[in-house]
Amino acid sequence: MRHLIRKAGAALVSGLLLAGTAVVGMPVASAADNPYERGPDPTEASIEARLGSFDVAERSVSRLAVTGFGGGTIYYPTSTAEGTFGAVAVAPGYTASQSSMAWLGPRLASQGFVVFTIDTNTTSDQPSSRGDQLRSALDYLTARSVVSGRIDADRLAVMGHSMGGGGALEAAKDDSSLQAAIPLTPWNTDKTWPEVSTPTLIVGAQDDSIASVRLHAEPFYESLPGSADKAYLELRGASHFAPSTNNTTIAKYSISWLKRFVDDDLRYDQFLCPAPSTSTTISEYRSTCPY
Ligand code: 9J3
Ligand code: ZN
Repeated sequence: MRHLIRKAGAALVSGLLLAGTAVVGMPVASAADNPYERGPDPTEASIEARLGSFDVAERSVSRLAVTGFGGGTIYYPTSTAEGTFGAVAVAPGYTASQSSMAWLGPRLASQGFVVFTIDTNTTSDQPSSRGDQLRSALDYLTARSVVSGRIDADRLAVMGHSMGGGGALEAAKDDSSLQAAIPLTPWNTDKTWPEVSTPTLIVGAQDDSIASVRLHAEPFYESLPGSADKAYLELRGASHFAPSTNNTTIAKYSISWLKRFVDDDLRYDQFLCPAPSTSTTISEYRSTCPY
């Protein structure tokens, strides 16, 4: 529900911008208009870069120190000059560990997010359990972790690969206060997600033979409410395991999605709407633009 209110807010900001251009000396949009904007104005190059503008530190969290998930690694911007950051928990797939998602840690954190790549209780946990574990990880991160004071606990997101992506959908279904969800080549036996109101970017892999887009990513996307802010990005020629290694297409749209919906940062709208064209890396893209 909250993002519907935000949509009205975005329209208001656009209106103010238009009004602003009519007055000589009136400032254009700046960080002052949005308390959650972090980092410099983005460009195509900045969201495709291996690292963003923030220096990143990491802290490992032992599974023995937590309950409800299997520990993990926290990647966070070292600067506190701009205030707190939004945060995202990231779950791996079946049989995999946090290491399979490790590339997202520095890549997202350096853009201005606290990122928590987690291990699951067991590597065979099913998606509904992975969803609960993502939520437990965010609870730990915001309430008890060493970086809790650096995080805005109202601005949280979930990501995951395969069963972890199915888990990201489960987490959003169970917690409508989540600001963004990004399931990566998601796998789930539940094919329909009308209960999800969180802005959701589903990433499918065109040649996925484990979680085929026809049986997983595409019906998941189509079953999200039409009223929701949502997008479907299909990676051309990619396999189920594309999200397990550094991938610029996944990164640039994940960064844009998190910035747009966790930070309310309208500077990133330009990368999401109008929908990107098909290309050498994108075989299909669907969306509910404009957001
Ligand atoms: O997390 C995944 O990679 C799920 C794909 C899978 O192997 O499910 C079948 C049990
Ligand atoms: Zn369902």
